[in-house]
Amino acid sequence: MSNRTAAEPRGQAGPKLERRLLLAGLVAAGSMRSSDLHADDAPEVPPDPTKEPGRPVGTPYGSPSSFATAARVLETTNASANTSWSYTPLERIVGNVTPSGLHYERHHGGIPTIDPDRHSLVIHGLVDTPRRFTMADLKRLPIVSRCHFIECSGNTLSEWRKPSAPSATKSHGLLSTSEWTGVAFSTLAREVGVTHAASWAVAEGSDAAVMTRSIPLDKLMNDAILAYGQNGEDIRPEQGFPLRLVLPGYEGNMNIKWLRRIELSDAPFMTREETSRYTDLRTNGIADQFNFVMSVKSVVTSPSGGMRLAGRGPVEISGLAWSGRGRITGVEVSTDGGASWQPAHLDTPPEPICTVRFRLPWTWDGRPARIQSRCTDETGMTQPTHDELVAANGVNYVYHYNAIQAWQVASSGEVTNVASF
Ligand SMILES: Nc1nc2c(c(=O)[nH]1)N[C@H]1C(S)=C(S)[C@@H](COP(=O)(O)O)O[C@H]1N2
Ligand SMILES: [Mo]
Repeated sequence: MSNRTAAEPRGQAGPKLERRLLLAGLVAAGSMRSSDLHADDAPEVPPDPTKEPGRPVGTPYGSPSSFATAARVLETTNASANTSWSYTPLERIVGNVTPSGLHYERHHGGIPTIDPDRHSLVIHGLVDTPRRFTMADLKRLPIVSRCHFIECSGNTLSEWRKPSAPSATKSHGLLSTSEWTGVAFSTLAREVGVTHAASWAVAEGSDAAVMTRSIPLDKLMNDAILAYGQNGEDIRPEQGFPLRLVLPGYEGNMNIKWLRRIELSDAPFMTREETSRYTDLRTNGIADQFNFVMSVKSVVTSPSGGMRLAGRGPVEISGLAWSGRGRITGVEVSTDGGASWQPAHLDTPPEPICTVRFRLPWTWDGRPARIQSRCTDETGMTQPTHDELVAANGVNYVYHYNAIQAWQVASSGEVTNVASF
């Protein structure tokens, strides 16, 4: 038996937390591998875990195994660390829900520190009774809990001109799925009394970016959640603690984090984020504005770019499919560049506006193969090829790229990003 048991219980959170933050900073600077995150925790492994007691309970909040290496991939090319983003490591996610600590992040003014006891949400404008709700007020109202994905409309924007992203994380990782818990906007609407003149609202965050987006009132009334819960616990600071607007299926940017104000009106507000940003330029020089819905989309996460198949034989093809319009009704997979398609198995019954994991057993014969997935939603929408999407929208469209993703398997087993046509 070793003189140091598996891992000593840790009483003091202080120094360890500091070390983690330091490590996180180093990871951001790109000087460390994600696996180094847990380096200081590397436990001594007993030769036979049944021959000595394990460590006792006593960790107030659990953390992943010291051997777990899934980590968000931080984007370091951006000018300012406060306006950065990080990707969900899609090829490391084994199920459908994204662990909260791996939810992608996109912040325009950094992550604010907010005391929930001093935070409130004001609803005003074209309402009968303007009101300020504290977090305690909100938590006394009826609760809704639903699983939804959130996807940045800039997800996959690297692919308009040519296949560019080296991995599924870099091509599709601005997508995550959580169970969101909170109050339906429609419940608050009854509290304040919506006037007949109201048809739009603006939602505002209390971060340094003071992010604002105009939202059609119908959408808010239909299915918007003012979420304070994520995967069964308080929403994470990165995701908007203590309160975030969840607008199922609408582009990530409209899901205002650190939500502090909703003003009802009879017209959109033409904020910065919906005029100079988050518009899509067509080839005729006219831009699409208020392009809200994230369309039907899928990606094979395994095998995917940057992986190498160990050798010929059985391989499980697996990935995620989603649509901002409703349920996924089917996913097809091709291993011959789109010449033939086979229906994939869905892990779970698809939920509306939520990802679903699909799988297809495959036998690799060692020859070059082109793997792609294509999904359909309950409105009948299906994914275009890259060439079809570019023919429709041009290459300056920036956001809302949802074409079929193709991965090329070389005879060496190496997997790379290639075009779908
Ligand atoms: N207040 C506020 N809300 C915000 C943002 C922000 O910077 N500030 N970023 C938006 C963008 S562009 C996206 S894609 C999503 C990202 O949500 P996440 O960080 O929880 O993944 O939040 C949106 N809501
Ligand atoms: Mo975004």
